[in-house]
Amino acid sequence: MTTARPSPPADVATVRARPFDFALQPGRAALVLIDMQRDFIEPGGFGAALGNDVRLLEAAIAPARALLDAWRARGWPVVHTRESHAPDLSDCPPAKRGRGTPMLRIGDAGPMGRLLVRGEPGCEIVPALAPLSGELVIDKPGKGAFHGTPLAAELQRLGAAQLVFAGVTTEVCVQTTMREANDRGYDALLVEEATASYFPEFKAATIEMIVAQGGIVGWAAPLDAVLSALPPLEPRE
Ligand code: C5J
Repeated sequence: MTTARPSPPADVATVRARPFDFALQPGRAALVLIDMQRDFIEPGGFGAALGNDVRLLEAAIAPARALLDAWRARGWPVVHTRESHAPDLSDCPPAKRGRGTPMLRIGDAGPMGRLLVRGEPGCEIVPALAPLSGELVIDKPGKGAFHGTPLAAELQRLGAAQLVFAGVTTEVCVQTTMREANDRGYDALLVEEATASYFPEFKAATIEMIVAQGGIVGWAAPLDAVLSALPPLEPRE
């Protein structure tokens, strides 16, 4: 037996997504760019100190930029996050800093400054995605962007009802934040080419986990499906 889904209201943009179409609400869907920081994407940062091949994350930059351009052109809400800590590391649990046997730990000095410390060059977002003045930047001490941050209140202030996700890494901070968002009642859509992992198989598995069981965490869609669904730009006066 098939169950008929109610038709979406006329003013939504229908994104062809998995496990089923995503009814994007123009202006009420915030773009959330997770941790597109030099420390994860460039050599000499935190990702590299953990032994990862950081070149694998570069592929997400151009697709994320295409989304950012589309959101900015329409004046829709944009949120950038940075995994980052205070210079005295008071917001970095010892269990996080002490984990594993990296070449350098959070707070240690590397070629781009102290790893994952606010104000250091490596902590900044890569130039192609640098926040514009007035865009929301959330510094987050954890993997999830809601934990220990004002994100929930800021999304409410922006009138966001849905979240469209891009960023790195898919299975760590992106997935954690999508799960937090899901538990807070947000419909969350992951844009496939705009996210990346040091482990491509983890990215693929994460996407499957998100859309499984009727979208137990949210939706996933290719970049083209999102961009082609967006309403045309209003002509400028
Ligand atoms: C990690 C992140 N992988 N932004 N952070 O430690 O995914």
